[in-house]
Amino acid sequence: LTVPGRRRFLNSAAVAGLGAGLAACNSGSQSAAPAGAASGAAPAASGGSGHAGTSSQPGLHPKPGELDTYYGLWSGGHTGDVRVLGMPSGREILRIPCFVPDALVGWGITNESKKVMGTKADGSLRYTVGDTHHVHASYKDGDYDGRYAFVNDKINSRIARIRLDYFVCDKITEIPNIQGFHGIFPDKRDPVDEKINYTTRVFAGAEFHLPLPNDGKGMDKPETYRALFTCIDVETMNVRWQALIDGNCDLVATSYDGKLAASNQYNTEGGAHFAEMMSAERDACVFFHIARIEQAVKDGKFKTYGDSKVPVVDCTRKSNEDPKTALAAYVSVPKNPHGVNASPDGKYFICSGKLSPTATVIELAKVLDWFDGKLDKIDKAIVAEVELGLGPLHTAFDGRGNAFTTLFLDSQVVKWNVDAAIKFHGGDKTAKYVVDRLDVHYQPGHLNASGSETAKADGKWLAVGCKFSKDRFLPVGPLHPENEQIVDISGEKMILTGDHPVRGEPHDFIIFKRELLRPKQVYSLDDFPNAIKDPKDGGITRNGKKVTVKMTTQAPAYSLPEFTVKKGDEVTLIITNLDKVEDLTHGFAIPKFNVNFIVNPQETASVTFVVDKPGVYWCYCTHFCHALHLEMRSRMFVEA
Ligand code: RUQ
Repeated sequence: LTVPGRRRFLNSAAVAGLGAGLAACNSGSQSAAPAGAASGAAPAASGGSGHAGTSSQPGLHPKPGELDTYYGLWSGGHTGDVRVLGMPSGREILRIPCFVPDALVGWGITNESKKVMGTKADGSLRYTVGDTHHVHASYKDGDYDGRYAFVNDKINSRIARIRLDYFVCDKITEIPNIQGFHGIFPDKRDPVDEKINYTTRVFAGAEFHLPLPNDGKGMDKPETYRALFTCIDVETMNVRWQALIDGNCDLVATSYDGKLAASNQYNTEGGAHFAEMMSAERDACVFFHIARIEQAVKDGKFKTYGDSKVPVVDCTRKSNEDPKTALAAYVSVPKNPHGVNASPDGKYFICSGKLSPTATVIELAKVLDWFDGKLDKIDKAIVAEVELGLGPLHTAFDGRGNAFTTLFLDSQVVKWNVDAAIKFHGGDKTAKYVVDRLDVHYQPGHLNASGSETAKADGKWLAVGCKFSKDRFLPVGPLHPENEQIVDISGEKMILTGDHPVRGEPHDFIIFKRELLRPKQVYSLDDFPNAIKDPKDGGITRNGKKVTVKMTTQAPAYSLPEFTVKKGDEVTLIITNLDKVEDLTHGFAIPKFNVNFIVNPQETASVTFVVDKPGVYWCYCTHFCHALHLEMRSRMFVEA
């Protein structure tokens, strides 16, 4: 059900915020019968088609003891983590800390996690804030293979890799020469070697252009700032190469044949202020010819900037006018596009207009034709540019030829048929491409459907990340949760089946069948070189002021009931959890020294800290483990 008054308020507030840059949606926009929506420059409260209702699909509300049928991997926004949701219930199962310290697992406290996060010379964390937006997973044969997920940190231009067997972040790379690392997407197969049918690279787009190198010179000349597109190796997590471009990069998509990657560009103007950024009527989607770029790197046709050794190839417009040798091509897209998504049939990339009410459908075979010299103008790769409604952002797919696009300003999801849109654009004005519209609550950003970004899109469930929740939940003061809505897309009409409050600010997510993962719930002692395999191997060793304390845990006891150190010592504490039982995690906390971390079954973790205050310190288990959990303690004696 919708609240017309509130919708009107939200729409006009959002439109006013965008000012004059908003292109009006003209009468060409199709409405879905019966209720039309989203026409006219001043969007009226739409009747929409708010089919809130009951889904006939099983699994939406699992009964106690039942499991969800899909995993969802959600980015966490400012909390710098990745969240794991069960879908379609929307229940949050886990948070995987990446870029920001986390008190539950001791992320940023243990030596192992600090090594992944990166430290300064004094051993403290290099960064303590993050901003994750986009989570994507590694592919094999066009579907997820359960090896890795990747997530970006927009603030500090970092990319994290997550092992999907243990659901932990095991590697973080800081990308040189860029700021505002936003879009991210793994490749789906190798651009050259046919046999490699899985992910070996991840691509990263940079939104904010910079002086190159960014060393304090040329700061007052924004017209000379540049943005780069980056390729990272999945196994080493080293940066393989970067590409200098005109304009900026926003979101990223890759083709199913491995040959192309692309990024939508909302600031081809290279503006430093928003009025300049939205001055041009058309921006672009820049396509990269991966095999040619890698050949150029091999041939030594690159530069480097500042201290970075990363090869940077030239993908600017003026150096890439000859299609036969071009490394990149710029397809024109209306006004400040946002989002680029690959259709599961492998044929199209779809860019939304954001400040234009349109979606642009680009045919990939035609882009390759241009690179082969068989298409005279790159813009002829555009096979549809159709109106959808106001503020189109991201697109998901059902695998049956339909696309679902969020309309930020209209607070709707529009379902449209891609083939019909192509026919309509080709001149058949009877082709009805809009299939359905659904009101969502409110102002949706990303949406994604089950398997949408794989060749196995199954058209069952759609999640919509609504940036505003307004009146949908009990009021909790000024900070509102966001509203993740669940939609049944198995039928012709979309059915809104649930609202879920989520802590800000998730941005993007993927949803896939649970069978694609093979998680391990107990570590292997051999995963850790410093594991203490037998309680007898524990104890204290001293080397000057450096003291190593090794102990094991087995519920309800630590192998050292007490240990003694001296004031001024640098203590490294290594703990192996010898419990083998699933779910038997222990914690270890020491008052007054900022020590608190967990050790999962068969895991080893360590912390290093300086003891500067003499006295008795009760170390205790923070993670409920046993009927004698409260008795699970040790004492640290610090001698004066
Ligand atoms: S984009 S603001 Cu995913 Cu729509 Cu980050």
